[in-house]
Amino acid sequence: MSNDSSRSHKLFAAVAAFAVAGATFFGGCSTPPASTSSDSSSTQLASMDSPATGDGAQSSTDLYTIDDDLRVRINRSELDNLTLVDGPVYVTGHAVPDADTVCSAIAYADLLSKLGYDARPVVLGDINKETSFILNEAGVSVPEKLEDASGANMVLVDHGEYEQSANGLKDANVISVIDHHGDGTVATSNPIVYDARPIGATATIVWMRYVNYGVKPDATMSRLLASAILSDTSNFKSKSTTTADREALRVLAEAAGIDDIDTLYANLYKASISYDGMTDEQIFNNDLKTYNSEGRRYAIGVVNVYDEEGAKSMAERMKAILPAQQQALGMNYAFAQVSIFHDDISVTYLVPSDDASAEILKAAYGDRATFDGTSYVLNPGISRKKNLVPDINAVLASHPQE
Ligand SMILES: [Mn+2]
Repeated sequence: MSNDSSRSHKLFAAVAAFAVAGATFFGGCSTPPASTSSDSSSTQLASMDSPATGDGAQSSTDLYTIDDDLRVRINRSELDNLTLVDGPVYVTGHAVPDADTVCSAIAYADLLSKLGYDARPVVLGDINKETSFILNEAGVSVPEKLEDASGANMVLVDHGEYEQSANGLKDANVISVIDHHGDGTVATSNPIVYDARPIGATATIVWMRYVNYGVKPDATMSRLLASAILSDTSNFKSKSTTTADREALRVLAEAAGIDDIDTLYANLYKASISYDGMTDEQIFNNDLKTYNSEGRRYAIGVVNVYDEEGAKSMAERMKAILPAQQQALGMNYAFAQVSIFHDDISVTYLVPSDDASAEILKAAYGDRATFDGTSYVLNPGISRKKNLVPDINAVLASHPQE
């Protein structure tokens, strides 16, 4: 174990001293309580530059500058008092698994495994398309589903609420909660590692814990964690993004060989709105709502696409199936709302099923939409609920049925 630690000390000396300063009492060299003399800051900087030097005796001014080997041993010692019951340690995220929840669970289980635990990641529900894409890219299989946590050792990541967690959790042995939300409802009388920080992604906290424990995540775990940070911080556009998230992503992306973060983020988003494996009819019905106004019935199917090229081709596909869909649904009118909505882009392509449906769009949007031969194109785009439905209803109200 100590050989292990000194190896990882060398691997991690550079990132650890910088990235985890302040993350834990023992991780930081930033504000030692003993720093009262005027030259103390230069003394500390010298110590940080060469943490392993010295003869073992520390002067009173650098009592709180400790070398990384000792830092790792001190951090790991918190695990000594965890009480385990028989069986593996299951690491789970919340019940509607997103990228942060699943990747954090997999990586934290990996970290615990490297520390000698029989730790296994699990999920509580079906993973979403974005997460599926990330696991595919990383070559990692979907964790098994945990049906009941009763009697099991449990680590919760990305949540701390019974309502969001596993069945039977109240009868489980919860040994850790790693989270970036509020302090939740999960309570235990056992000693527990409770690590909650107001940081952009749980994956960042998981990374900090690798660093604190002196374990280097491999390329696969680095890719999972980097993708989760991108997803949960919306590529750093989220207000909750911190320096920790940025540094974690920088280090993890390099370790994973990710050289274009923006492209990866675009691919995550594309995956999240992908209709792979679905027929055009299924795509139209995927987010379909029907309405009844002025005695007439209509249907609007919302379809998300990534760019104009995708919008044009999707509009053509929808146009081809709309008449039959309108008839099958027993509607007077039918529309496909093909939307591009991400970053600063917002465009909506409205596709009518037939001439009567087209007349309605023309009456509602003729003055501000461009008709491209298939779609009425609105830029900026519109919302089905806030704009399209009220606007269609207004047209129907002003053109009573003859
Ligand atoms: Mn999260």
